[in-house]
Amino acid sequence: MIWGTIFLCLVFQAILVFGVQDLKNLNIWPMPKSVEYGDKSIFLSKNFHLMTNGSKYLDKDGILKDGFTRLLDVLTANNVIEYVGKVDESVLLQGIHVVVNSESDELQYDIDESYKLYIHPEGSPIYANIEAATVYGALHGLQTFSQLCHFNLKSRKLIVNQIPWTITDQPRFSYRGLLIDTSRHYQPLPMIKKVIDSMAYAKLNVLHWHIVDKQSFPLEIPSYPKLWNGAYSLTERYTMAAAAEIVSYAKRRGINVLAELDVPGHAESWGVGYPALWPSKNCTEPLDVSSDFTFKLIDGVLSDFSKTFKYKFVHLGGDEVDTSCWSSTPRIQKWLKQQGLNESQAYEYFVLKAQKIAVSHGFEVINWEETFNHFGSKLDRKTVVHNWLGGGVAEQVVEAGLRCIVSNQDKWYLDHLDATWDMFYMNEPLTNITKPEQQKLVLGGEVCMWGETIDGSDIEQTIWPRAAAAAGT
Ligand code: CP6
Repeated sequence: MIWGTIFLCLVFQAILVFGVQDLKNLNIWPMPKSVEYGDKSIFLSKNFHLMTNGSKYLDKDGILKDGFTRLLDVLTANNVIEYVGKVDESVLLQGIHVVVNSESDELQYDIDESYKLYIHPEGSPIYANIEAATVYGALHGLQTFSQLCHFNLKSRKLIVNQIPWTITDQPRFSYRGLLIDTSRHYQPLPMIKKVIDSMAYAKLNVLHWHIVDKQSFPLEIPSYPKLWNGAYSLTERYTMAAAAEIVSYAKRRGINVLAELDVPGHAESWGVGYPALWPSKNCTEPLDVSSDFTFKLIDGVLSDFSKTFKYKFVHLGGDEVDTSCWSSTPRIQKWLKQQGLNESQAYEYFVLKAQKIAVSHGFEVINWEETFNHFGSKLDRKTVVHNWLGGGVAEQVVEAGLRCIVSNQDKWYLDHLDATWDMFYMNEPLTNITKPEQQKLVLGGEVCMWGETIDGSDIEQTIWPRAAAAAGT
């Protein structure tokens, strides 16, 4: 009896000691899939460098090299690695040896982002090692490495503690998104780039760019050059070349850009340049469902999108459509009668027609959940349904065999300032989805930074740190 009690006490003590130690010492976020560590330390060499011997990947565009430069920028932001006097270089960490197995730098949905990072103190010279299938997995490895480095105050040197490290990592979800909204408030290009930079720290991999909405149309569309007449001002606009620059900037950091064209609602600004898109002067939303011009224009926009936005998905919105504008416009009411459609069927007609156009340009389509809630069985079978209402639609979507993305507005809407970081952390995308084949249909999650109440002066501090809490789920 007494031995049993002592044994139990020891077990509890062990759990307490090791458990607390784990929490106290592992400052990696998001936490990798598997982490092992020891209790030794090593200082970084002042010639800390990148080595890529053995990679099939040639880094012709310098994606890895630039990633390494950014790592050095982070490590040395406030501290120099400069040693005075005689230093035994053979016991310092010389650099990172990265081996990438795929030759391709293609970034797309569901590429392999896994990596292995290990720092073992044996041998000389000593390197940290990253092995990854793709260069984008390697970038994640560099990001994790940066979090293992500390500035040792006593020695004034950069140090990695707790070696040997053996970390293997792989994302739980292929889609890890952040929405930005450049219609309600324009965001200058440098600010979008800063947001992309920060996403990479949290290993988020999709920038959902809600480019246009009812308030403004800031993007240049070469096929329909008057569309960006709906911008707030001449300076609050993006050329298509600037959009391509964003796509390229994001790609170099392993981040896909998902462009959204929200139709048929949320589109009032389109009519500034092309008033024919409006049902009437005093009823300007949703887009005119009865006119061929509407779909011809959508075709042109998506054709232009397909040249710049290389992610295989496009987001076609479909949320919050107030169809009363259609039936209260005599011309459109007449058309509805001729076609034998009521308002709700006309909404379905519009969304499905837009889907077909997107598919003809090589896209797979993401739609907000109202489309599924109204006519889920009619949606293109490849549709991804984007949850945002609070009702837990994801379960029904995967039950219907469609894919989904989770953004539950109660928990993952960054514009809700009363949603605290712990609520972000607790939003589990697989809630009530237990069958493995249905779990696979949940592509991932997305936090949403709607733009009504933020601009360039406060977007960063509104996104972070809560978006990181979501990235850690
Ligand atoms: N804009 C667009 C929005 C929202 C949606 N679509 C929105 C609605 C309600 C809340 C937050 C955002 N501002 N185009 C819904 C997906 Cl609470």
